[in-house]
Amino acid sequence: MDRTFVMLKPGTLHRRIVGEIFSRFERKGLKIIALKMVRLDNQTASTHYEEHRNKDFYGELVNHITSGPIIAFILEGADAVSSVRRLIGSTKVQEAQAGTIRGDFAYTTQLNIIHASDSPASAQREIDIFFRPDEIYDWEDNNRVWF
Ligand code: 3AN
Repeated sequence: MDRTFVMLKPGTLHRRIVGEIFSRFERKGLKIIALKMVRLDNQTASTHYEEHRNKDFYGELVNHITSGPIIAFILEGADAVSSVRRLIGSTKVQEAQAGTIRGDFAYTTQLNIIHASDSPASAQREIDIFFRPDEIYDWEDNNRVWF
């Protein structure tokens, strides 16, 4: 089983679509093994987005991500990184397919609703930024047989 890191950006709370987004991951069969609401400080936000430090949208991105609480969580499942990336859709919202989270809910690329790790190495790096080992639950999954 693989793990991936997911973050619902501040707009999802404003729009009351947190439950809708969680239900998409749950009905796919992904397993939630860690979950928290947190307001990021500038330091954590810049560590998380350090690969974008030189991009022109970086300042706006950090402003947005620190503007209110976010929901951070870890999903586990077969091929979790690419499975979750398929469910969330393209970074560029104009290219995000209908039926994906960004295709259905995101209107601008800057505020594209959700973040999910783009590789197993990024997933591990991002999990380590947001969660301590004792905040991750390896709970026994009796339903696995149904997915
Ligand atoms: P993803 O979130 O799909 O992994 P990244 O890592 O390329 O995409 O971008 C991180 C975040 O930066 C995006 N979620 C989006 O908020 C913002 N972003 C990316 N590309 C652009 C862009 N061309 N214009 C404005 N904001 C962008």
